[in-house]
Amino acid sequence: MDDVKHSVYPVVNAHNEWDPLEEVIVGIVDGAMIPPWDVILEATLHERELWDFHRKFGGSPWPKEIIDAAKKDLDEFVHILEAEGVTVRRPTPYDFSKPYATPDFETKSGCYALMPRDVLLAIGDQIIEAPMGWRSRYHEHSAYKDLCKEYFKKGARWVSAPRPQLSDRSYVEGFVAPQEGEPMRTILTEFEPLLDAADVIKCGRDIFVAQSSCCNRFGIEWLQRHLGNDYSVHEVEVHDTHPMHIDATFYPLAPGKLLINPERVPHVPEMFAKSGWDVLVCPEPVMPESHPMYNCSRWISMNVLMLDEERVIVSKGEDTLIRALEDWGFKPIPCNFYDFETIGGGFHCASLDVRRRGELRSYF
Ligand code: DAV
Repeated sequence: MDDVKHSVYPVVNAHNEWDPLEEVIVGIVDGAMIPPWDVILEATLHERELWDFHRKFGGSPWPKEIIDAAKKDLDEFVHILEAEGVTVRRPTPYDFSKPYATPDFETKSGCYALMPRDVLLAIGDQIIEAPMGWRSRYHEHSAYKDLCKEYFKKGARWVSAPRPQLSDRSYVEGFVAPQEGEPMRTILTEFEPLLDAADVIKCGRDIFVAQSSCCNRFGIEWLQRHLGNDYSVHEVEVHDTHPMHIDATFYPLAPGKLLINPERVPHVPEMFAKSGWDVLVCPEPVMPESHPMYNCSRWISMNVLMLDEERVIVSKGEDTLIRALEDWGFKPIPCNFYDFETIGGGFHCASLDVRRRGELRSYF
């Protein structure tokens, strides 16, 4: 379980998406709730039927058969990670079923500890608790406190971004998501810094972030100033009518290899071409349209996890992507994950790489 003493690196050491992976947090299905309805869901869920689903069932536990199927996928993911020599850590089960309120808002329940990627940003030797924009995720950090305390005691820096208030002032009143082809807009105002950790993707000294329904400019600016002069935070232009997170959109997989979602990235920042990076265009997902997806799109196929510059965990069934990854010089490791994707995320979402073997450097 605990092989920190065998590593020559700090207990938290996370500079990019591809240095050899030593330790990772993987989410758990225990106590997972269907996200309760809130105005922010209109900005993230593409289909109206899903709004009705969350209006009706949000704040209740996921049905047992859905959870059992998701857990089976997650167990396979953990098994593969361990078989590949990675130490896997898990959050502490937490009661997300309780309603809660602050002076600024109330919510029928919390969500889950399924997606550590959204909640914590591991960067360099620090763990940052993200200032998340969903009211129902306000206490999600609690499931990770035991791990954070342990990493702190072993030398990591641990900080919480300014806790948001999430009153009505944080959301555009009467927000209507843009139609395809309309200019981008998101539901967040600039009232306070907001950012999910999964809106950020690391590439050494250069960090890429996109505005979304849970990330505003204020959040991006907070991150840049907090990280200081060792890092440059670049905002990526994304076209998505219901944007949430960067990791099914824009993903530097290895030095010189940037994977992009062809529907969402109109321009790759010039710095990539100037430094000779290849832009790898993610092929159309092959997941059947009929497969139930309650919280994310089929482009979750892009949400792979790198074990090093070559080994990549990818959803079994995504054969077109698997072949493309092979052609691009990677070694794909397929893992069943469609049933986990049903409840809202891929391998990158479900994990948080805490320690990789490598140093901070520039790739540009
Ligand atoms: O479009 O599927 C995925 C978000 C992953 N963190 C999408 C968004």
